[in-house]
Amino acid sequence: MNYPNLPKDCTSMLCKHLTPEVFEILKDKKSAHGFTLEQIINSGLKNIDSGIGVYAGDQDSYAVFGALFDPIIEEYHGFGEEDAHKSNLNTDELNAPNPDPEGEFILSTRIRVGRNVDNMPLGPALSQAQRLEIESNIVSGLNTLEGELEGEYYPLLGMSKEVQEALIKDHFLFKEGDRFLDAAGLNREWPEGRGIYHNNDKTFLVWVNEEDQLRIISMQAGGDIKEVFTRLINAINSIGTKVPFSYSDHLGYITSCPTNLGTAMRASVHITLPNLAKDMDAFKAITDKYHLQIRGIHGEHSQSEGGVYDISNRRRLGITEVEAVQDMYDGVVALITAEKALR
Ligand code: ADP
Ligand code: CIR
Repeated sequence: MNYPNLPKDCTSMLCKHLTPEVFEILKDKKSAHGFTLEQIINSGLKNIDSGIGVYAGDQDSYAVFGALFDPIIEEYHGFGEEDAHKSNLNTDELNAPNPDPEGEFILSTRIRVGRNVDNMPLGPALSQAQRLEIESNIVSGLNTLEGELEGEYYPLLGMSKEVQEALIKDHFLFKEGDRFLDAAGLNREWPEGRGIYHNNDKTFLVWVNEEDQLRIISMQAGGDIKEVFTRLINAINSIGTKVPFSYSDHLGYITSCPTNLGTAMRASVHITLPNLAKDMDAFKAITDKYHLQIRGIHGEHSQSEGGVYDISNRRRLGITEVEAVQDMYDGVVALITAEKALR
């Protein structure tokens, strides 16, 4: 492979950090599971509008291709090569009384973490047989969950289009055909090996073999962030006794996209802010101050509808789970205060 032709107007972290020097160092390297630079950068090259543009094929990719991943991780998370990740799953330490007890602003709250199975390649480098083995092991573990976490697994293979589309529209299921994941190799042999587990109320859900091998999700209507967090932590602890998660002292939980490393946690609210939406500079000043990301109503790469936004923590690595949710909570309190002032 020769140094790629990166368009001048490309703003992704790939285009910024894949200098000719870095390319020369990495171009012939291979990770433990045989992942190459060409595979790591394919998503960002095929999708020049990417924000990041790279995916790892295994935990070792982060070490072997550190000359590219390290500056991206540093820029996204503010986390340096000498830093160590830290975890805190103690729900008592989260200070988050419902910021909207009247239910005027927050439609729903969702917190998810990504997890991958230890000693396996990540999704972009999985073989078909490995993907099926992972699905089978995860589902066996999920089927032992009890109480509020008890539920059923619904494989994507054989699911009717109507059921699939309703689950996507209602924000429970991942979408199909994402072009960023496609070019990363994450949609190979679709839909086999993928599926969703959920409890009866759909307040606890697990995505299997999407961008990560597990996405563990807790969600419900309204703004009781602590209740959502507590359910999630119970689920993570229970699943962790059945499925060994891939973890490194430096990078925390290992995920295929470097933005998700560390806690691998995205805590979000769907929130209606019609007045702030008319002044995006003021809106963004608050979200920047509290390290928040603004997404649209159908998740990443979607648009807002009717003044409703998906607001979540942006940082995930080098901060604890409690701090990640606290980032989101403190920012949401500030957004609601600003919205009220504009009424
Ligand atoms: P992820 O959160 O796993 O990174 P997405 O941004 O694609 O991925 O979001 C996945 C789904 O979760 C989307 O349908 C999105 O609308 C939904 N979602 C995210 N946050 C909330 C929330 N607070 N309430 C309801 N649905 C949500
Ligand atoms: C991009 O670079 O825009 C996509 N590859 C998504 C990056 C961050 N999102 C993610 O991990 N879900």
